[in-house]
Amino acid sequence: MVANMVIETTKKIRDMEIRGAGKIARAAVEALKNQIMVSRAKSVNDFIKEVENAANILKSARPTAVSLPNAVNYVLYNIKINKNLDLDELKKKALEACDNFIKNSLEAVRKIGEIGARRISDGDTIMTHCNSKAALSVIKTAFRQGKDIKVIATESRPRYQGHLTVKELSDEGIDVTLIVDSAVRLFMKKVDKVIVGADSIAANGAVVNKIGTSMLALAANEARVLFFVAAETYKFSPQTLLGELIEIEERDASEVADPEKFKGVKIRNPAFDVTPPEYIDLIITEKGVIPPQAAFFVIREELKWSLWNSI
Ligand code: RUB
Repeated sequence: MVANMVIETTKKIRDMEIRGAGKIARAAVEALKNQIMVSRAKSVNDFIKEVENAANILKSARPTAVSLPNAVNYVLYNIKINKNLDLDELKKKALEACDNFIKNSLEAVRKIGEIGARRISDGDTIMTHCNSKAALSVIKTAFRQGKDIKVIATESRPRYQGHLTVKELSDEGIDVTLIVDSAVRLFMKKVDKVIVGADSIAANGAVVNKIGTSMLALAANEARVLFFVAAETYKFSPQTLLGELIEIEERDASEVADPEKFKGVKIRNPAFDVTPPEYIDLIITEKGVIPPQAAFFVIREELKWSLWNSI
């Protein structure tokens, strides 16, 4: 039996009612928690099969954010290593794993804010793209520490997540300016640091984030502006260690323009792009700040459990 909440959450993630790599991960774990609570499985084996099935449905919701498979695999791993327990005890362990993931991932955003804010100076102008809780945690923490900062935020076509960002920052009292995506290079002269989030980070330190991120990185590189990525360690992709590529989601053309009005025209809508490690100065994680070239070590140290398939 698949819990209704699993079906509903999968739909909400796919439709972007729930969006942003961190929120997607927590929502998937909440849904898995519900699956575990409502399970009527009579044996450990049936229980594992049921949770695995729900996990696979959730994982299919969006392909790019590795936070999603990493989060549900963390719960599955904790179930697998405890499969010798009786069913009630196993469920208890599984629920504990869900709660731990959610608690730790929220704490990670706070920690990233604290660690990242040390890199922000009084008087800085910061550019950001899309709407990343991790990146905004750095900006808000620096502001709450009394640093006088200004933010330039891109609108982030086609879904305008930049509107969420400017609202969130101006509600906080931060001086924020909204620009169109194509104005990035023009404004880069006024910028001291760029801070963005990540959906996935490959073992070589390449960062996959909202489409247009690599354009900010190029412009920052040209203008010798520092480029920071704020990301929790569960956004690093263990599969890329084995040469697997991160899939770039392509969403419906109607998000860009009405295909009816442009008959005979191809419309493309990739949702993410890849920023090579050479364009990234630092990745700010909850465990500390690393150069992108150290991504491999994060995967080795923090995501050891992700090899659960081989257990
Ligand atoms: C969101 C996006 C965000 C990352 C990180 O894309 O690209 O920068 O997910 O966000 P979408 P966070 O709107 O398509 O989900 O730091 O909040 O996890």
